Amino acid sequence: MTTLTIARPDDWHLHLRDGAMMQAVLPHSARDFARAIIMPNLVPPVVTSAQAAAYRDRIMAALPEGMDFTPLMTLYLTEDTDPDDVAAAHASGLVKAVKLYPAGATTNSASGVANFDKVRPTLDRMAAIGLPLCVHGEVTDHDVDIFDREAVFIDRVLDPIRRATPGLRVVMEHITTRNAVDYARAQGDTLGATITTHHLVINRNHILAGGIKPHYYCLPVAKREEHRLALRAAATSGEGRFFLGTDSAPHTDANKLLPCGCAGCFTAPNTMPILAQVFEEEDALTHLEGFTSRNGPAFYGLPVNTDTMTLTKTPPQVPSHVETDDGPVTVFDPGYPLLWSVT
Ligand code: OTD
Ligand code: ZN
Ligand code: ZN
Repeated sequence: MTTLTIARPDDWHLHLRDGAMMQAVLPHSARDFARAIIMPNLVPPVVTSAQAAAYRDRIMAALPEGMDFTPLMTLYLTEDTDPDDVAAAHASGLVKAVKLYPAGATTNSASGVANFDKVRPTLDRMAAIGLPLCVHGEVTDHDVDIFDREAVFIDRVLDPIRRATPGLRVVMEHITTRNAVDYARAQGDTLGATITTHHLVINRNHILAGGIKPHYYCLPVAKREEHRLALRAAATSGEGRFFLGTDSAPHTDANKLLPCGCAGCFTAPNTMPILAQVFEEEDALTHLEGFTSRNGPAFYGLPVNTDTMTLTKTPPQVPSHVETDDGPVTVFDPGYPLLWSVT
């Protein structure tokens, strides 16, 4: 196969940031993706419906003329979140999900949830109105090894939350382990799971062997090879519960290349070429459209995009950096030449 036409993709987990960074990175997502679930971890976080409306307006103002892109807004769940505000934001169509960060789990997550009992009224309300909860699934306990934090979260936090609020629709975001794949497969249709581009490509050796590679450091951190292989099998399986959430998370090189550098891989510019290659390698190109364009809308109850994307087997032009007014941002490098272009 040398060309492939699919329904236009969506990105079910994206960091667009704000200001100069957003201005520079937004066109890279809007070129390939019709819609994206927009992460609310700004400083300060997007907690209220008024903040989400203002952020959506800033995104639309930054969108270059002629580009077609719809931001799907989220609210950052805190222990002070007002269930009525969440319900109103959902009813008006503004907000498509609520985001749960365990306090301290990743970039700008200090306002996240420490006491899960405090958010129970909001979760119950969300279950009643069918508003999904997107979950960063890692415990933050210092005594839990960072490579075990996702698996421990599933047992200690995720499963108890789902049992306490039956019917709550949950997205396990950016899953990184066989444990998460197995858990997702054992659940019914109230559970979906997103998989990033980079976790299909790198394992922990890419970060740590032969010198430390800050551009491969993200959260949840990439795990052993057996986990990467489980993720590739899940993503390319055609199962509807797995869909693309790039977690494209731009930071300037100055903020990545520090003694305590930021977490995040910036994959918006080359996600589709990388995915086409991964699916071809797994002999699963026929399942690419499900993963990027059909399974996500089905979970969120939204229509599949009517316009299409064509991928052609010809090496793509991918910049190594994107320039921003805050400084350059390095594009994720899969470490091998790419073969597919978006045409
Ligand atoms: N992971 N970086 C960021 C968020 C994600 O946990 C995530 O979703 C970020 O920079 O906002 C990262 O590595
Ligand atoms: Zn996360
Ligand atoms: Zn993220």
